[in-house]
Order: sequence, then structure tokens, then C-alpha cells
Amino acid sequence: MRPEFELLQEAGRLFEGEPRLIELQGDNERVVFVGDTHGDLEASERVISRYLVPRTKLVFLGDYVDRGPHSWENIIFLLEQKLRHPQDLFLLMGNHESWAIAKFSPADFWLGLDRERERVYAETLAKLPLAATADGVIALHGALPDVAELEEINEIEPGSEPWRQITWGDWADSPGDSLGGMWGRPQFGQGYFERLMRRFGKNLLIRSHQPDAPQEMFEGRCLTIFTSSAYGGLRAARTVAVVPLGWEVHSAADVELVAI
Ligand SMILES: [Mn+2]
Repeated sequence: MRPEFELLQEAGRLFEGEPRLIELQGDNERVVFVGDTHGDLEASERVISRYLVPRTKLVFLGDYVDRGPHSWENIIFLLEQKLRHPQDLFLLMGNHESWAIAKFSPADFWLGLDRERERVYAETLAKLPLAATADGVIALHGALPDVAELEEINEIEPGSEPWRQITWGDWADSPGDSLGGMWGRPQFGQGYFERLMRRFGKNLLIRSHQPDAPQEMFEGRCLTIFTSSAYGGLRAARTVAVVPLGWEVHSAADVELVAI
């Protein structure tokens, strides 16, 4: 048990030193975005072995635990990789990492922990960054936060409305702005999407979270990917999005989707 707590403590310190908005620039060739892995350890291992290479950054879009059979192994593996390669790999927060803020279901990973481990995991994962950006791309778990400017993502407090929009937000392939939503999952339409993307000066949103969403919405500018076999059915294919850096990405057409 001791090494597990040390790993969590060390990872927590690392996340405290990261901004909530990760800005990827500089001498990088590409960014690889990874959708929900949800207890699919094999998916995470494959991504790391293929893409943890020079001049490539890796961004995981959240939801590492619950649903799949290897939640514990998956989150431990990812935290170890993060500690070993802190500048090359980034772990964003999904709704399944926010147990400290609000309870949800299914939560097989969280409900299987004893009190002390539940507390330490919840506190550690509540420190994760919320979004990443590179050139024309913004990436996060669910929907865009209604903040005045991109940099304000750094000030978002877990539990606030913008936090809920990022970690729990859904998109509907329809016009309209804020469409309500149910069970704490706010839902947004194209009007909201266009308004926020213009405000942030971004062209393409890459996100995960919503298994019933079309892979592309809003003229290919909202791309939803999954990297877990845990959903089964239509979402069983494990896909990552490879985004070239150094030129302006306009839509999903500029992104390479790779099955892993
Ligand atoms: Mn999710």
C-alpha cells in the first residue's frame, strides 16, 4: 500500500505545478489525443508504446477509471508514465476523475476502494488539468466552458459551472445555444459551440465523454474520439487523433484518426 500512496502523493504535487490549461507549442511535430480509456489498460499501454517518442506530445482526455475491467491498473500505469515523462504526457480531468467533487454512477472503481484510498485518489485526481491547446485546436473531456477568454480556464475551480461544462458537458448536433440537459449533464448546440470557439480563437475541438455523439459535428469542427473497448458496440474501436503542429489545423479533415 505504501508505494501506491507515495505515487499518488508525488503525482498530486506534479499536478499542482501544472496550469489547468496546458499550452503545447515549441519544437513539437505533433500531438496525439487519446479519448476515454475507462479501465482499458491495454489501450493505454499501446498508446504509450507507439507514441511516447521524441517531438510528440500525448494528451489523454480523461475518464481513466470505471466501466472497463482494469481501472486500478490503468490509473496506476498512467500516473507512473506521467511521473517518468512529465513534459511529454498530459492527463486531463474527466467526470470520472472528479469523485471528490460530485458522486456519479457507474463508479465501480471508486466504490471498490476502502475509505482511505478513496480519499487519496479523489484528492489527487481533482488536481488534474482541465484542457489543452495547440495552434487551432482545443481539447478537453466534454464541452467548452463559458469563460470570458481562453486563459481564464486556468482559474476554473472544480465544482464550478465552467468545470461542470468541461467535465460533464454534452453536444447535440442541432442549432441552439444552451439546451438544458439532464442528470447534471449540461447540453449545448452549435450556437454555443460557434460562439465559444470564436471567443477562444480556435478551429477544432477534440473531446471524448459522449458515446452516443456523432464522431464529427458542426462541419467537422467538433471531433469526438474514444480509446476504450469498455463501451462495446459502435464505440469498441479504439481510436486516437494525431494532430500535426506548426500549421493551422482547421477541422477534423486535418487530423489523422488511427486505430490502436
Ligand atoms: Mn466522461
